[in-house]
Amino acid sequence: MELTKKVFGQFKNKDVYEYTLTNEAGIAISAIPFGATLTKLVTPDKKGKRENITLNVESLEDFVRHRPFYGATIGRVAGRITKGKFSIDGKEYQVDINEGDNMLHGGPKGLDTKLWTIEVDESAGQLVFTYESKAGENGFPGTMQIKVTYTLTEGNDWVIDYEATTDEATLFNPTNHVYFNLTGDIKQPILDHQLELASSQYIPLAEENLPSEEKASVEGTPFDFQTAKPLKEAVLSDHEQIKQLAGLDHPFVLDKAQDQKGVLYEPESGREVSVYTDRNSAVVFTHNGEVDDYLIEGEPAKQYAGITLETQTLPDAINKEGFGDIILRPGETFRSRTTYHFGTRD
Ligand code: G6D
Repeated sequence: MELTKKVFGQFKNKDVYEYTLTNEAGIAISAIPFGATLTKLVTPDKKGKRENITLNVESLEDFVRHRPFYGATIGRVAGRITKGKFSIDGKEYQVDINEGDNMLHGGPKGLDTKLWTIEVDESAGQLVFTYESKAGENGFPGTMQIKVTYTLTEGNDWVIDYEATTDEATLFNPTNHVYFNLTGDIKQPILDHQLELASSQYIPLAEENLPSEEKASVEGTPFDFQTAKPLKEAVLSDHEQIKQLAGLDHPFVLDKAQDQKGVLYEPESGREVSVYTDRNSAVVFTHNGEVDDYLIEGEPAKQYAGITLETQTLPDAINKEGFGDIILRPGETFRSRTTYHFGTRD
């Protein structure tokens, strides 16, 4: 394992470093403590060519100004909370809304906008980020101690471990918002990537992209990825749920029985990413519009430039029956793990 470090930018007059871990196989993860954000992920293709396979803005100013969520740690609560309202033990809370009347991705000052503390353990291949989120931040109760550990293994895994405690009952449902583009060329759309998901149900979206109450069967719909298929078969379909968003932006319910929850494969490069998680869902978002607020490699981020597999407890779980429990209480320790495994095949 090799570690390098360089200045990525400045935040509040302090240098922010980008740390890169590289394993024997030439897989490299780079990350910055701003937002505990993954800034680059380099893997070899089937011929051994090493390229970045994630969407990333190139400067810290772009992260601060545009908040693209690319590669960032999202929380305290990933996805949308309807009207920013919920109750815990009969007590009602109103958190800070930042998308229409709703809260998205932790609110206006979510975890992706914070400068975390970083500790590096080179021999363990670990970048350890910690952050104290004070009671009242974005309107949430409880002061939280949050730890996110990125581990790069010699077995070609990027492991994300979340750990958190609180001093008052609160909500916690983090994710990482990494977008993959396995071609290694972000100018290519991800439409020919093949996706397989251990998911027999998805959550249709209601108004304002909020999750509905319903767990719908994927059978006979473009949402059926139980057998691998090219993304374009779903993304370009005229299914009403997909057409209105010009792509996928949907929570998939992950089958409990299987350890491996999904595989993303790109035939030309031969690159493959397998996903493992202990959470009950992955939100699949296919970067449905062009974004010209910032540039990637000199160009706007195109429509379908990347795909996320945001592992988490189902979004808006606090307001929906049967979506999962995201309440964290004093005395408990939240622990969760997501692993992305990198390989190639012909
Ligand atoms: C998430 O589901 C949401 C999208 O709607 C949002 O636009 C994106 O993050 C930034 O995947």
